Amino acid sequence: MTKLPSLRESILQHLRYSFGKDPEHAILEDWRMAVSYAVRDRITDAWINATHRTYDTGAKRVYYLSMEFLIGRLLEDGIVNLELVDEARAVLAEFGKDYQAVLADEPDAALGNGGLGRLAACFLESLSTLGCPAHGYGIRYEHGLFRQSFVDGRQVEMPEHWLEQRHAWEFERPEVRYRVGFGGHVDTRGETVRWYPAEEVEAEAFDTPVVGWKGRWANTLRLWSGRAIHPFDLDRFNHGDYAGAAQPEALARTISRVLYPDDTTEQGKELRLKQEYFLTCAALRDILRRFNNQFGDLRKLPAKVAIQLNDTHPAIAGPELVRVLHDERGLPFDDALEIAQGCLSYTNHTLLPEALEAWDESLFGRLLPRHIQLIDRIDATHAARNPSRQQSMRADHQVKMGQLSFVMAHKVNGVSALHTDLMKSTVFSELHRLHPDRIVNQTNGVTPRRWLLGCNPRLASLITESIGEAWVDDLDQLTRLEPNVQDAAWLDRYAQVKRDNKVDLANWMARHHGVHVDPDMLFDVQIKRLHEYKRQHLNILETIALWSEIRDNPEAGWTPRLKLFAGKAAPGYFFAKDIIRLINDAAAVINADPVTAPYLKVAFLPNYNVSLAERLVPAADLSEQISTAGKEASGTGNMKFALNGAPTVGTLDGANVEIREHVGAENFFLFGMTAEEVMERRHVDGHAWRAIEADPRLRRALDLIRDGRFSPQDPGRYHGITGNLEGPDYFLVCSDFTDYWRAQREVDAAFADRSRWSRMAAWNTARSGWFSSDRTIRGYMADIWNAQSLIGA
Ligand code: CR6
Repeated sequence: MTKLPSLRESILQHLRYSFGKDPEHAILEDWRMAVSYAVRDRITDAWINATHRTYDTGAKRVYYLSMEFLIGRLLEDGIVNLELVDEARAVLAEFGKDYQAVLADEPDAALGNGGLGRLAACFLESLSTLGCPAHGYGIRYEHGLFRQSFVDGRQVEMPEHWLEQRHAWEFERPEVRYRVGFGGHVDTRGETVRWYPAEEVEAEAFDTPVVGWKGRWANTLRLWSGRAIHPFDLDRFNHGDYAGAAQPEALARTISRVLYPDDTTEQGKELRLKQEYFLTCAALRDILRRFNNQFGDLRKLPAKVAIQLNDTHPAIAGPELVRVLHDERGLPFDDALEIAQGCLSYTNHTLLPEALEAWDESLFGRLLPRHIQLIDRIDATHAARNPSRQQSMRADHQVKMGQLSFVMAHKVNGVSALHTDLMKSTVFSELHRLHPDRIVNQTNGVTPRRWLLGCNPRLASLITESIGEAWVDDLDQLTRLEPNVQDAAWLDRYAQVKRDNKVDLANWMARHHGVHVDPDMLFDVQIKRLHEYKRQHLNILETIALWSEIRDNPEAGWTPRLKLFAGKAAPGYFFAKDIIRLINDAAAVINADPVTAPYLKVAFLPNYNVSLAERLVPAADLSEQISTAGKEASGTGNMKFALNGAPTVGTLDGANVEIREHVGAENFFLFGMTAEEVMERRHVDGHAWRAIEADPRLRRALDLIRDGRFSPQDPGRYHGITGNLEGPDYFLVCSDFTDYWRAQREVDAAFADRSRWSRMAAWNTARSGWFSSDRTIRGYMADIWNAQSLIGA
């Protein structure tokens, strides 16, 4: 291995020889690219070494198949993990460049919708930190999640073009291409079955190295891009049909053109199914090629290959693997099935019925005619072995991807303790009865490198100064802060960190959004996708009720509060978009009220993404995790806030339950019905009306909205929302309102006592170590993959 020059030398060399600039003429982007290349060179060494190690040891490899990887910006990740922060900052300062501005110049890779995609990104980083040989497989979308702006308070979506700016991280692999077929017919001659697709595209690989802590290991994120097999139709060109000549390429590229902007409904769209098969087919070919080169004997596959299905999106991997092993490689069907099950495992991320994938069987059969036959055979085999089985993978003229994934997997996991229990008792109750050892829990986690060390350097320094730096890859060490939490002087420093972070955020909001806030207010933050189950409308109702109450009695000693929101709504989810508009409309009225101005401000920041989260999380005082119990599978934002010292106001839902257990009930503001109570309350006739009758504050807030107080030119604008809340109120906003109000007033009282509040916040930090994604990945390695770490091996 060649010895690399100093970081300074590397940067200047890249500036000159990769970008043809000298420091005098380099623009910000040149600097950002040169720094990125210098960092990438260092990552590349770790990466190639890790690959050699994996081959040399013959270790088992983990493959994480996911339609989403919400990786965000990568430069800071690389700099932080290679411990180059001070050096990079100094080099840039020497040339008069601002470190933060250089980092912020990088496009934010939004190849995911929300929690599921961000989880996949945290997992990749933890897999590298732990030295577990792994690949992420996904799609290289040309357009990630849309950009959001507000026009008159309404969400407007604009395309996102992250690839238009240069970025440094991917290595194109033109030599790694696989054909992916669709449609056509199946030819059966006795035991020999062949699928002849009607249409074929090529998947081309692009590799991004993902480096772990201290650069000890790096794994690969391999993203597939659609290409035409014969990109250019010369015949059509020669006949003057210039547009037609380029058509094959345009069509093939469509497959990796855009990310579907929804994580909570199943779209049933043909293109989406094509994307799912495109990813899965290319990934499996790649996995088998690598396996064949190294091991050959297909019966060893489960010993050497673990394939994790991130939700049902890549569930077609089950029948596809059986097809390759049985139809193409000639293994008996039962053996093919057993081998596939030995490799595959499946993570369920939601119990929402509208999000459980089910494909129309005629569409599915048309696109994947051999796979639907195999699914029926898998289903029949499973039914024959389990005679009491009632359900099927094929019901209501649909193919049920959850059922398929469960049957094809040797382990199925939920993402929090509560969610896993509910999986057993609801969606998968029958399959759980038949396979009682299959479902396991792996509570989600977040990487502390990005979500503390990177995004909150002040807190990270205080922690390192107090207990040393071992916490960075051993987050349980945070409990060693417990004696500090009892120490008033230390707590003052802890409080000062939060205060400085809030000042930074306040300045940034003033500069970029014209929102002026006092950093001494309580920063109350709800940032996540918009969804009725997440109940942003409960939050804005309480805000409106509070506003009315302050107006009634401005001198009552209110705790000044900033209500901050951010999040995108799926473009076709009109109710969620109305909630955004309502929050913006209410913000305009409330923020203009001189009576309440000292005590209440509301802001909805546009275009929520990973980078904005990194800005908001360190500055939050209070974390809003207020979903209807039983609906949020886990949540991961909740963990980021707790770790960064923002206590939660929340329901007993998802991982909130475990957060409360870890940080202590006295450091968590609990409210609302339990999942069980929710299920009962839904059956109570007129539950919403009863709740409204019983609470005049709720009554008044709803009246203000319905009577057009926030939309005077268009008083009926929010009748959809008020009608829903006063009527079916499926997510029980009204029923939980009164208790939410009570919890928020407890928050007010607690925050008014600053030292008490700092102590609560610090307990949250000190006891959040369990929510590291390193812990989660260790759990998958031990309980699901049977994979080993190669660091130190
Ligand atoms: N929307 C869950 O809703 C969970 C993540 C990651 C979600 C959320 O509670 O934390 O997955 N589910 O496990 C899906 O995307 C289907 C999410 O992000």
